[in-house]
Parts: sequence; structure tokens; C-alpha cells
Amino acid sequence: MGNKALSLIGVPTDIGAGHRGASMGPEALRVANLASKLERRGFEVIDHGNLQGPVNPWQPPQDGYRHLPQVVAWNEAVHTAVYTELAAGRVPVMLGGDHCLAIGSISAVARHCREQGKKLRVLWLDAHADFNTADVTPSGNIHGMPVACLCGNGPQALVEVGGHVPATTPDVFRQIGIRSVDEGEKSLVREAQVSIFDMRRIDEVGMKRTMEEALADVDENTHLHVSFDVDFLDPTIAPGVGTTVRGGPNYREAQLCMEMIADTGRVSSLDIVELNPAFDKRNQTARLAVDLVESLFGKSTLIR
Ligand SMILES: [Mn+2]
Repeated sequence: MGNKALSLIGVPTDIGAGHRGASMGPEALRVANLASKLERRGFEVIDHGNLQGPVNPWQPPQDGYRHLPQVVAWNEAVHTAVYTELAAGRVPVMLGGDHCLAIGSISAVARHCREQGKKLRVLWLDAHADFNTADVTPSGNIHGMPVACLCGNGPQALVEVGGHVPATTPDVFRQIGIRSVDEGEKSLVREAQVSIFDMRRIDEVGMKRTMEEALADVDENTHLHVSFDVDFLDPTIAPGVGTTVRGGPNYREAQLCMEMIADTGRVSSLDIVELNPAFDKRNQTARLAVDLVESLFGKSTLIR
């Protein structure tokens, strides 16, 4: 990745979530000094401020989807912003915002990879598989659906964000830290053969072997996109999310995960999502997310 510039893009929305407050995530990450800490790592960092989109009308789902037109509008803005930064040779870093924004960012990354002949690998760090559809979702919240939408399984307006249908395919994903999958969603991920390293797997073989397997065939032609849902982390260290699930990676496991991704030297785009300051304590989850993102960009906690 060398001395590429990082572009911070705020996406202040909770339009796809079941709780309000992730819209405050971008500012919490800025308050936790994300930009200056990455500058200290030797990167040029450009903060593009926040994207704009519709306000959250806080309505119940319609036809299985909550706030669908608003989610589409936000993701079209994200797609354009991410595609623009990638085309300029910069590393886009989404400051979310709820996880629905990954539809816009990953569709843009996939488009960039197609045009540049790059191999795409998405590391989906999350407590959830985010593979719901209108038929199986218990809530209608679209932040539980981005992976399905990106693979062509979702409402037409969202599946078509970026203009290429499907935006990408299940085989590019490696999901890590999964521990909460809804009943109907289970058969969908099995059918799609999404590669899932769930918490049981991490418990059994450890984070080291898990990441070795998840990163196995990453090479110099790979564009590595990390979609970091803060609910990946154990809630005892990361209370500032709306959808906590106990039994996630602890601090050292999360650090090792980030360090091993950094070692590939292939991180080319990033989403930081679902940070919810309304649930946080003195911004500790934002500070932890920043700490881990520093490791993702090469700050080893050991002297090497
Ligand atoms: Mn998620």
C-alpha cells in the first residue's frame, strides 16, 4: 500500500438500523483523533467531511424493508464518493453510519476491481452475517441485509446501486466473528456458500489460524476491503453499538486479527460501521475502534 493517501468519508446515517444514534459515529471517530493517529503512521489523510442524505423518518417497514428509498439515496452517494476516491488512487475509509452503507462502498470497490482487473477479497468482521432478505428478516432493518443485496438478493433499487447486477458474488467474502444468524438467514448463507469463520471456529482453532485461512490466497493483485462492524468486538470492551452480542473477540484477539490483515499490505478500502455514541461510555468504543484501525494500517503493538 506504500504511502497512499487515505480519504475519510463521513456517512452520518442510522437509516438502516433498529436504534437511532449510529449517525453520530463519524464525529465520535473524529473526536477520538482518527485522522491525526493515521497521519502519525505516515499516511497523508484527507478528511472529506460528511456525505449528505435523507433524514431518518423512523417509520415501520413497508413490504419487508424499512426506509428503503432513504437507504437507496444514501448508498448512491456512498457509491459515487468511494468510486471517485479509488479512481484517484486513494484509500477510502468510511466513517459510519450503520452497516447498510456497505452496499454503496463495496459495490464501488467491486466496480473498481472489475475495471482494474483486480481480485476482490472482502473481510466482513461482524457478529452478524448481514445476509437477510425481506422474506426472512425479523425486523426489516436493512443494516442486516447488505451482503445479500451485494450478491443480488434484495430489492431491485438496492441490488442495482452501482449499475452492475449482482454487484459482487458470495465467494469474495470471508466473514469473521459471526455469532448471531437469524433462522431463515442460516439457510440462505449455506445455500450461497458464504465462507464463515464463526466464534466457535475462532474458539476451536484460535484467531491466528482463522486469519491465515481467511487470508490464504491474498496476493499482490488482491484488493482487500475490510468491512469492520464494531459489534464484531465483545461488548465488554465495545459497549457503543446498538446490536451487542456477547461472546465476541477480546482485545488481544481483535488486535491480532487487525495485525495479520495489516501484514498482507493489501488493505485498500475500509468501512468502520455501527459505532453508536448513544450507547457508548465516554467515547471508549470510538477510541478502541481507532486503536484497532491503527493496527489495521500497520501499528504493531510489538517491536518487530
Ligand atoms: Mn453488520
